Amino acid sequence: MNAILQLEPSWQKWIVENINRGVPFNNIINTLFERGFYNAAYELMSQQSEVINIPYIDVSNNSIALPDRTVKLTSTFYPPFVAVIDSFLSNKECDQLIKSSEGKLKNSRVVSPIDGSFADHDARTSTSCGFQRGATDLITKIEKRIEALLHWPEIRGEGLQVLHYEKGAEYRPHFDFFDPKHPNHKEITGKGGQRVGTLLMYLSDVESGGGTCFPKINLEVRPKKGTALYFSNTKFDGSVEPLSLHAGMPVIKGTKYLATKWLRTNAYVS
Ligand SMILES: O=C(O)CCC(=O)C(=O)O
Repeated sequence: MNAILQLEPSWQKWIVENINRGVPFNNIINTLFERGFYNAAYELMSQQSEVINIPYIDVSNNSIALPDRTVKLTSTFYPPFVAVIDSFLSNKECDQLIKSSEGKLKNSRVVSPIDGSFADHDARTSTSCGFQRGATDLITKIEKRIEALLHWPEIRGEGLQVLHYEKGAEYRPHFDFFDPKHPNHKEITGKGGQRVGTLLMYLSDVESGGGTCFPKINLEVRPKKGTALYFSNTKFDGSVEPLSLHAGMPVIKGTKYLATKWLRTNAYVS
């Protein structure tokens, strides 16, 4: 479907006039995103470079039919692009993922700002475990679902991480992108490039606390079992998006389980 032709005629005219006036494509795309015309923005982007270079969610309808499941788009936001997708995982799939993490959870680590290695840090007090891509039939199924949702090849994703937050555990405000100014940026991004987007999947309901908060845009998404939260870590031109700062808020009551998938610009080989 041609998303630009689906716009009101006045908007179609606005695009043509601005292109003819020599307005940079990025400004036009930004305005389309700001107005919520995400599909038209993605379409204009793809016309520029042939290949869309950030993950893309088709927002034309409120339900999205994925190969093995229909999911519901409940919220979108820009900038940065944020989408909340309900019923992304079934309750059974959530329980199975939690079960597969049993006995494997260790203190979560962060990328060290000193040497780029992974290290424990006070800012991240969850426990977690990682699974290689395709580690189990269920993970393969979920990775295919993510590929279809985001129009992003599965090979450009890191392995799934399952995180567990007990009462008081949190992940303080941070970015998922790798800082281009970091002295080891080249080594860190050597494997698969930048982390362009993040998909979080809530595996449990949490009685109190445990939301994912975006302090720069005053947004907090509360955990709901089976719901996925996608956000982009870079702008559509590939530069880092400071508004993507986010935090896993402390769990006040209950237990939070989450699965995280980080999407890279290139094939990721661990
Ligand atoms: O726990 C959350 O809600 C956020 C997790 C997170 O920020 C991450 O895994 O990068």
